[in-house]
This record gives sequence, C-alpha cells and structure tokens, in this order.
Amino acid sequence: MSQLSGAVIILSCSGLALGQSTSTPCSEVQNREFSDDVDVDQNGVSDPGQVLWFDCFGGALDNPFRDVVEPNNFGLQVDALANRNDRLFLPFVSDGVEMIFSVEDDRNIYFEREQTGAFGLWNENVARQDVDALEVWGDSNSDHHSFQGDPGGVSLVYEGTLGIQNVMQSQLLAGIQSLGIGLSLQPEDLDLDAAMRWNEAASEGLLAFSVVPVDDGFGNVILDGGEIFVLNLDTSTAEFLFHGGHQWDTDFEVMGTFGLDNENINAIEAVAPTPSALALLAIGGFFERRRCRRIGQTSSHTLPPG
Ligand SMILES: [Ca+2]
Ligand SMILES: [Ca+2]
Ligand SMILES: [Ca+2]
Ligand SMILES: [Ca+2]
Repeated sequence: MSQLSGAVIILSCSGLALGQSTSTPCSEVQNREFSDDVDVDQNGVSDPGQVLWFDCFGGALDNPFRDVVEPNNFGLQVDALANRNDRLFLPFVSDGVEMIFSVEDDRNIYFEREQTGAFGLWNENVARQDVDALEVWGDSNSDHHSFQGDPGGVSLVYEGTLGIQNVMQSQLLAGIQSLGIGLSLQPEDLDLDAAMRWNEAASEGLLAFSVVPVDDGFGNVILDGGEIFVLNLDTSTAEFLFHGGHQWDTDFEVMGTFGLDNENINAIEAVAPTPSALALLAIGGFFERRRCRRIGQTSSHTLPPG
C-alpha cells in the first residue's frame, strides 16, 4: 500500500482506472467459507447450519466457529453468508474489483472481471451439490447469515454484538420497488439468497443482494434470480449492480452470457490481490460512479498518506 500513498488515482466513469491483472487465485484468498445445499458437514452428512471452509482443491473442513443454530429453528438451511464490512464492498459496487459467484445447483465458483466482464471458472467442485453461500476475506469468519425462506421476515441475520440491525424482507422489497419493478410483490415473496454488506459508522450502510426467482403464480417471471441489487439501507432505495461493464438486471442473461445451466445467482463475493489497498482506493468510488453517471465527467482523487 505504501507505494500508492499520495498517488493520484484517476476515477473514470467506466470504473476505477486500475491496471488489469489475472484472476486472483483461490489459494491467495483468505478465510474461504461456503455452504452447500443441503447443509452438510465436512463428511457430507446432513448438518443444518454448518458452514464449511474450502481448500481450493475440492476439500472442505467444518468451520468450528460457524454452526448457525437458532432456538426453535432446527433444520433451517443457510443460503447466504456475509460480513458486516465486506472489505472489498466499495470497489466491488464501483466495478473496481473481480467478482466471484455461483448459480443455483452448481458446485463451482466463477469469476467476472471488473470493467471488461471477462469470465471464467474460479474454483471447481467446491461443494458436493451446490455452492449456495460464500464469504471470503472478512475479519475471520462471516457474522451474517440468511436462512432459506427468510423465516420471520428476516432476510439477513447479524450475529454479533455491535448493535447492527438485521435486514428484513420489507427492506429488500422497498429497495426493489424503488426501481419501479416488483410492485405486485409482498415482503414474504422474497428470499435473499446472496449478500455482501457494508456497514458504515452511524448508518446501516449498503447491501448487495440477490433473491430466489419469483413469478406471478401463472408462470410469468417477475424476478429471475439473476439480478444483483445494491440497496442503501438508510434511504430504502436500490440500483442494479453495475459490474463487468454491464448492469446485473433482469434483462442481463446469466446463462446466455456465461454458458451456465441456471439463471439464479445464489452466491456472490469479491476478490483482489491486495484488498486493503483496493478498499482504500475505492473510498467514495460508489458515489463517484453515481455522480459520473449524472454529469458524464472524469475526476481525480489524491490518496491520503498511510
Ligand atoms: Ca446451504
Ligand atoms: Ca451454486
Ligand atoms: Ca434466505
Ligand atoms: Ca438469486
């Protein structure tokens, strides 16, 4: 990071003007957590709530700190993981770092490069059945989870002691409807199935999320599950993620674009070789992008010393 201190970084309206590099290898990423579907332990035995570490070579170990159990909720399945401050969140939503993701009923994790949208296999055979939750970097362990079906109206549960609020189905719906879509939906129609969170001081911050596909009951798609939303939890407004040079909206064809077998995104994360440096670079980047969209300009920022 030191060589970057004081450097002038150009933020263009096509994203952070950072040099392109190869995909960040799985083994260079720390704290690699996932959940299978159904939830299993390291031996493949059904174990609702058990979060696993993956070794990048098809092996998995129980994370002994992460067996998500809630009273009276025996049998619930984890379908999303997050950290209260995903370190790459801001560059991720500014199209400044590589995204990794999985789709429903898929054991693999794929990458999409920032800006260019270049795509490939990031790590294969991670899960026995389906990588359906993913958390990397973080502090040490994920501290948020979602259960399948979002029971009790709670889409994302914070498990720590810092007073951070859970995220409710009603908040997801307010964000989605702020885009003018899903107006016929009720909160209970939504089931969060992928998440990243950025919890800024004195605010509830930002949430990147996806949901399980929803139709109108007659087979007409309302949300195909491939959407990724970026929700401002303070204003209850959302926009579609802009990553890889395109919007992750309903019109974006996940299967058609990447040649995958399922449209539903059910795990998201971000990776970079030097996450702390990139997180610093991206301070304000999300909002810079929004400003750029409005005024169509390029701007420069001077990094603080450090
Ligand atoms: Ca699971
Ligand atoms: Ca999957
Ligand atoms: Ca859920
Ligand atoms: Ca989804």
